[in-house]
Amino acid sequence: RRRTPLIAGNWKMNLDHLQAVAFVQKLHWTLKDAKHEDGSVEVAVFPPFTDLRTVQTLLDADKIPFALGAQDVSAHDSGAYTGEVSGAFLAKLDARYVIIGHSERRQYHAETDEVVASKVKAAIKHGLVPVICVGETLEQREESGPTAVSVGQLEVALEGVAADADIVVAYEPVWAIGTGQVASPEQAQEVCAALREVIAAKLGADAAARTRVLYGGSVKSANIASFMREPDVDGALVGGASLVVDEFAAIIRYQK
Ligand code: G2H
Repeated sequence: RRRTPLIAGNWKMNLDHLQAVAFVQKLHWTLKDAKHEDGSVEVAVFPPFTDLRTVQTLLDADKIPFALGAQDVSAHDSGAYTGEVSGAFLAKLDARYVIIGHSERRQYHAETDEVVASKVKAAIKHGLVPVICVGETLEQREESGPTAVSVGQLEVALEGVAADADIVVAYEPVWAIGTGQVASPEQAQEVCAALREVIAAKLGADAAARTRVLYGGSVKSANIASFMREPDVDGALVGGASLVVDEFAAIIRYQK
């Protein structure tokens, strides 16, 4: 396949900076000689802000080939925004990715599609790759079908984004997050394909062919291969299972 699969571990609000060191070291040793070493799979970890510096130092010192990402970014560059973290600061810590518009931020922090769009622009401006999360609730799926909500969210998020921008899109059906109720591979494929069409319409065919579209929501070692067999699923955004070394290692080592 043309797109390098991305396996991304969203730690959410778990692991302090000391636990993060132990976790990353253990994961690295568990994965020794796994296929991410030869670049056939890209692995990224998304720790809390307070762990970023420590994890970045460890990845650098031990030459651990994981990419680093943050779980959110401010829409602003600097200034009187108490509690916010600038993309400029994240870029200085060698963060490559930033999750934007995760359903937990949309739900608990009232992030609208417009806020998500401005954060996407801020991330790109600072050289970060936004991992743009979209997805519908069960109610929305029943009301407007499987693709409409995600398509609408992505259309707003990509407003004003340049055709050559480096982005990742993650389809995370809200009803499958942390619930153990996983979407079927066919359901994931259907929405991921629709999202790729949005990328084509907004950013062009090249961007659509190049951009990775991930599935997220109760991904485990037991179901990763079934998602990766789908032509428009280019990886996974993993929450709960990314916090268990052997589980996450097995997800990274999936065989189709
Ligand atoms: C969805 C996912 C990771 P989990 O939020 O972003 O979490 O794998 O625990 O469902």
